[in-house]
Amino acid sequence: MLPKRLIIGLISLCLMIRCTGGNERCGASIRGACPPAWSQWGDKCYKQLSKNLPWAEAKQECIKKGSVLVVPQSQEETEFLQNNMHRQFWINCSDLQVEGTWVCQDGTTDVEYSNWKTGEPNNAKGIEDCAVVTASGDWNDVPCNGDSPVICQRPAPQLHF
Ligand code: MFU
Ligand code: CA
Repeated sequence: MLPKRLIIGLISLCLMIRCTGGNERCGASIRGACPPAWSQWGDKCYKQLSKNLPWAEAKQECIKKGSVLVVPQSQEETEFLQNNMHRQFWINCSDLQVEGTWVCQDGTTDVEYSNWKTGEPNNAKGIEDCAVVTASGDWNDVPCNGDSPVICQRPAPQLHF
């Protein structure tokens, strides 16, 4: 006869895991598995930096922490970040390489989701190449050299089985 707490433990583990893969592969992230001082939402861990920085420095600081500048991928994720960290913050999207061609990166891969405010990106005064989530949750392009709050993201630890 298996001990009751082992059975309860196994059931809890089953409730905590979420399958994300296809038939042959199942990725599971365990709630609360982020490093100390990082917060988890879904399968990502987030950390807010203590000071506002220009976009390129924000990006560098996140890389130094083994993470990347955040790129929210849904309205729900955006709301989590706004409610728990900052109303307004840098995102890992810029058109610095080719003016007018916006690239958002989730680590090394380009991501498709975007949530531009109506009329944005407008490259106002010809000097806006970096993007922020605004207080209303949608995106605006702004000058890269201004200081904004910084949130870094990294994947939550995964179990593959
Ligand atoms: C809009 C934005 C700019 C800037 C300005 C104050 O342009 O696109 O990024 O925030 O308002 C008219
Ligand atoms: Ca703009």
